[in-house]
Amino acid sequence: MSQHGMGLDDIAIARLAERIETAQTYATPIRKLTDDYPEMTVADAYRVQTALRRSYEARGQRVVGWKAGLTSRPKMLQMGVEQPGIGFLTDAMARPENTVISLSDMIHPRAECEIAFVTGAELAGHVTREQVLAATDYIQPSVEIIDSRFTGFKFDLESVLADNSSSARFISGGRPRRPGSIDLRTIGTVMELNGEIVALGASAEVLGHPADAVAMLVGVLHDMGEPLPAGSFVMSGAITAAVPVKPGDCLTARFLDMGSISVRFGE
Ligand code: 0L1
Ligand code: MG
Repeated sequence: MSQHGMGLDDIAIARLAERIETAQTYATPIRKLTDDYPEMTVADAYRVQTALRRSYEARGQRVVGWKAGLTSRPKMLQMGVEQPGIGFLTDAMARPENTVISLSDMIHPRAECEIAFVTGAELAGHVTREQVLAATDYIQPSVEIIDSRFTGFKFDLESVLADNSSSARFISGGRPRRPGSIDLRTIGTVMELNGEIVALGASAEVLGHPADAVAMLVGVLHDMGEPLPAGSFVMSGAITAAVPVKPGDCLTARFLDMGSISVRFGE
């Protein structure tokens, strides 16, 4: 229920966070949240995401970083959503490269190639690309495995933001680089699934420059009253459309001048 002009009330936010957490924990698809709460706003969606984050923290998970989502034209076109968003990453979502990643606890996983930033200083407020680069210790290749909790991977912006922007698993690897040592707009990526090239692109797809996606993320955090702490691992968003993966698949994500990440998927 809505409090006049104030967004959803706290009980509705808590109920929705619980609904998302159950769907994430048991890999059970649900219908989009706006079917039941059509008045839900983007601000409400981030309140649900924050309640979800607090619940995972209360269960002992540690927030290790953040991800920007829906930051490239191929991703926006694929999902029919026109605005980027953010999600949090916990230690429980991290997986090592060159291992078998279980998919049995996901609904309809998809893989994405992303440039990750590791920060050495706090970022807060409405920051510029240059401030992001100055606060960045190094960048490195990453692969995100997303998994929407909504039936048929069909959602709207409010629902997907509440669902932590479809965050599920992430892998970092390859060759770390200092941000000044590489042109961040022209990093070519090639995603191979079982030896076949399934997606390719260049990093300028990510809002023109991946550091701009990090600046966007810091701005959203600021609007929620939070800084991006030093030592954060931040994924800047998929360069290509996301690729569905299934048990038995072998994925290699190649990043120009930054090495590659390989993983296999299992039940
Ligand atoms: O990481 C992403 O770009 C995903 C954001 C949410 C949209 C989706 O599930 O594709
Ligand atoms: Mg992503």
